[in-house]
Amino acid sequence: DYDYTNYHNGDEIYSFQEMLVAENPKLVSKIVIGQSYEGRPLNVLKFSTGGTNRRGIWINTGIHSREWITQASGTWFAKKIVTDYGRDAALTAILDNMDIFLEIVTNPDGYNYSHKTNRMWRKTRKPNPGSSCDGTDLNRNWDAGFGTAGSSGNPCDQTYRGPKAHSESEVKSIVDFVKSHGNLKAFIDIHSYSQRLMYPYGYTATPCNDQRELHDLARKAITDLASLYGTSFRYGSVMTTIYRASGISIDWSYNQGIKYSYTFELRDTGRYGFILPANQIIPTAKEAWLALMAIMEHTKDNT
Ligand code: 0X9
Ligand code: ZN
Repeated sequence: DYDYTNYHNGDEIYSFQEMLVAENPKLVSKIVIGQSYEGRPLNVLKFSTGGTNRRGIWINTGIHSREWITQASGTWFAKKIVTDYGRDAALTAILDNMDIFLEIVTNPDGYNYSHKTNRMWRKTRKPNPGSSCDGTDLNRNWDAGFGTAGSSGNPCDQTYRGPKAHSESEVKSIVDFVKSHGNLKAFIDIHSYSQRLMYPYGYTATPCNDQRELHDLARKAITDLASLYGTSFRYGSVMTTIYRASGISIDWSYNQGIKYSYTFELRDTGRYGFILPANQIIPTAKEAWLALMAIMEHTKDNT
């Protein structure tokens, strides 16, 4: 049985995904949306109770490989969905009307490298021609203010944006999937750390058109989150809440028309940072789930 109280490497998470599909074939299937630079599959779990191209909710974890609490939480979310369907009324109503897509290991090459070689690896592992530094920041590579302030053109920097928008297969595969699906209503990109829940934009200070609604929903989501253990999250637009960041996933998804575009920074606020002790996996995932449920329910009722 899978141990949710410990961190797992990429192969173990891939096995977890196969097991979950095998044990819940009517509810869960696996979609391979592409492959990483080093050839690993980009797996997406699809939770669906039927219908054709129902409204969808996209959730990804692990764009930044060192943020291990996010892949661990993603695994817990997957199990939570199959456990709660048919038992929890709110989750059941969501899945009776919408599909959920969950990519847990969104940067598999970086994740492998963070286990084997450098625990603090953030970017991909693709070499950069003409530089001795490897990797692109997958959260600066999207076609939304790409190349403007809030990212770096230096391949040696942690926020290197890559040579052009969507140059990284890990990003392009999601872009192609989202466009071909055409009916996604929420897009949630999960990071760590600093305990924040944010909406667009990161590349501009101009408020997005839905700022008021996204702000109110964020407040509701973090209030629900805090109800469990009292963990406090800040909220607001990326630019005003954390810092200017260009080429980020949720700015792209929002500009595609996916109104409920949110990004989380999970625990903690810096005591352990990216190296969050494993005994915080379940509490971190549990509290975040309450915020996810608030966003998913609102999406179901308002799209
Ligand atoms: O710099 C980032 O990419 C994000 N912080 S992190 O420590 N996870 O790297 C902040 C950028 C915008 N926020 C999110 N998309 N979470
Ligand atoms: Zn991150």
